[in-house]
Amino acid sequence: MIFLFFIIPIVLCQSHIFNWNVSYVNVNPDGLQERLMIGINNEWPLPTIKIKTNDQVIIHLHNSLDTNTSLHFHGLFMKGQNGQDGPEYITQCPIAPGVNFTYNFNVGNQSGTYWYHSHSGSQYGDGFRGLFIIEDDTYDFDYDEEVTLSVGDHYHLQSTEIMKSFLSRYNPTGAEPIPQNGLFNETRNVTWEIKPDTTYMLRIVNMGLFVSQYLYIEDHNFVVVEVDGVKVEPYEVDHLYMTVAQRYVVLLKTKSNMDKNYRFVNILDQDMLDFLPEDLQIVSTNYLIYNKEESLPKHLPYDKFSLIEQFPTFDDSKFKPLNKMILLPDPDYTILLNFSMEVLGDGVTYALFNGKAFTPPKVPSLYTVLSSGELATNEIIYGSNTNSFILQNDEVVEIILNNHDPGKHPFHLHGHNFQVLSRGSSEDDENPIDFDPNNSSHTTYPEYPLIRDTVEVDSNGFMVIRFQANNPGVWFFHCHVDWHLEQGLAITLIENPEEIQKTQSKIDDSHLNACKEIHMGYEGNAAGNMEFLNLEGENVQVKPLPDGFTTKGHIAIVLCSLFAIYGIWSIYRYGMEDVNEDNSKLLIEKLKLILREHDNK
Ligand SMILES: *[C@@H]1O[C@H](CO)[C@@H](O)[C@H](O)[C@H]1NC(C)=O
Ligand SMILES: *[C@@H]1O[C@H](CO)[C@@H](O)[C@H](O)[C@H]1NC(C)=O
Ligand SMILES: *[C@@H]1O[C@H](CO)[C@@H](O)[C@H](O)[C@H]1NC(C)=O
Ligand SMILES: *[C@@H]1O[C@H](CO)[C@@H](O)[C@H](O)[C@H]1NC(C)=O
Ligand SMILES: [Cu+2]
Repeated sequence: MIFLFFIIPIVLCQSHIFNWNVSYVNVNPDGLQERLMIGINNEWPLPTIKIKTNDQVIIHLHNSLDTNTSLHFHGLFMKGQNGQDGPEYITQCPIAPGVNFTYNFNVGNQSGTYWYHSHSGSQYGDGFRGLFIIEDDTYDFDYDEEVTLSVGDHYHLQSTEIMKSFLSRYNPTGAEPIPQNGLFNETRNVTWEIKPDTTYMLRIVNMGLFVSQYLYIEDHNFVVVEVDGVKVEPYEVDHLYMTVAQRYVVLLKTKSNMDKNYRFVNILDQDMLDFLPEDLQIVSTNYLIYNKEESLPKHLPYDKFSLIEQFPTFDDSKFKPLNKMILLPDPDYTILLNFSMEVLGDGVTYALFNGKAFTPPKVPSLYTVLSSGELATNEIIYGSNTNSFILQNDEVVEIILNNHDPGKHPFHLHGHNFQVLSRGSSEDDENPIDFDPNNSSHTTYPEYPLIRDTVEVDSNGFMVIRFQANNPGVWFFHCHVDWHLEQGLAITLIENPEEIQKTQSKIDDSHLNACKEIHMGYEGNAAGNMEFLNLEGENVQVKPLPDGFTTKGHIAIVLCSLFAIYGIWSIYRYGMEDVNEDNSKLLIEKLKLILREHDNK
């Protein structure tokens, strides 16, 4: 009988072993230009991992790239397994070229739609991304077939190339690189043959790097049943709006009438783009095929969509978690973050949280926890530029984020999902709206708040989220627009460090080896010192612009903005080079327009 007790868990949870050689492959995702994308075992698009609750996942990864890599499993709580979470400099050292590394974790009782992606710089924009699905034994709804779908944005240049021009003093407004295309299932012009009178469970992930997308099928509705892995009360919508990294599971009921095919479009949110290149196709047209004999509907440009007025109203707060989790009590700990984009002394625009751009520590913060003994609860040791906050066991944590920037930012928390309590936005770039605890329209919280792991803070607006610190670990909280993450838009939560030391003290051999191979320390404070309170030599952000520079600076910035637009435009053009005739005339017209606008001010 005793024997049986041992055998049961082994029977119930399966191990899935993957051997992944990560290397570049030459492919043509959008049909317009070949480029190197990051493939697994010489294939791109990447495989979907599909497993069940409580399964074990073991990934033996070999880095055949010419650059560092790492892998994050987006949305997984990694309870008791913080070291498998993946972000470099937070829970592990980067994996150098030629190095082997093993991720080994149990998915526990989580289920739903997740994804994996590189957590090294903006590398997942080069294709190192795929779906990660944890299936349930039962669903609370009926469906006939399950289908996956990803959307994303696509650049023709390697992200490291783009990053050089983006983080440059010739781009002092921090204008984000404009993608060349939107992708649908990692390609374009997709035809999806469907059966009539069938209910599809469609798992959708936005694996893009930057731009949010609208998804819409002509004359069809979606019934949303899951949001970022959280089951919700079924809710019917006529379109979806997805920031990068967000997921939805929807039910799609097909018609009985098979005499027509329909457009299935994904549309880049043009509000996020600093300018609109003439030849950028905001709309990607794909097709729901009822009948292969019938013709395909024509591609429609953006302004021809009848539903367009409705699009901006998409509000995810209407999705109520099925488990009816009530609003968490008043917080034990509140983290107030004011965020703005600023030009620092090197002329580059950085993203600052309370004045600090996240700058990676010299020792991954998890390893600082593990090597610091009693000092682990002292915020100082994690560095003065890592925006680190210590959380106590089981406390209710509230994060208030005020966005002093006209951009929209999808924020993601590792190791948790969170309740979304309140949000606001402002059209007026000069007057951002901060969260005001005395304003009842800001503090009327829902009884059953939306729960997700990636949420958008609106232009010049705020958001308030809450979660319980019940998952000891070092967790990154950052904007998922990777251009912004590279600018420093991140904080680190050091959650219950004493418990991490007690229960997660062993660093896997392959993880230790990664540090050795790249000559990084795996002991010491953020500066790599074993004298934990001495931060001499730590990485810090560049110095601010000198005092008195501001007026002159402004003029320079205006002039430079022209360069900026030129810079961003030329990245875009370079990416499109082989495709269209030169339209530099257009650019000159644009520059003139900007100059004129500026003169009028
Ligand atoms: C999609 O269609 C456009 C326009 O016909 C074409 O230029 C492009 O190569 C196609 N892309 C793919 C991946 O089929
Ligand atoms: C790889 O990581 C090491 C250690 O942090 C760093 O010094 C190096 O610059 C990284 N390489 C690239 C290409 O980012
Ligand atoms: C997307 O690609 C996956 C993997 O190849 C495939 O199973 C799925 O059917 C595709 N989805 C659509 C909507 O075409
Ligand atoms: C809210 O009201 C209190 C009491 O009147 C006041 O002390 C506080 O400054 C107010 N807070 C804000 C953000 O206006
Ligand atoms: Cu952002």
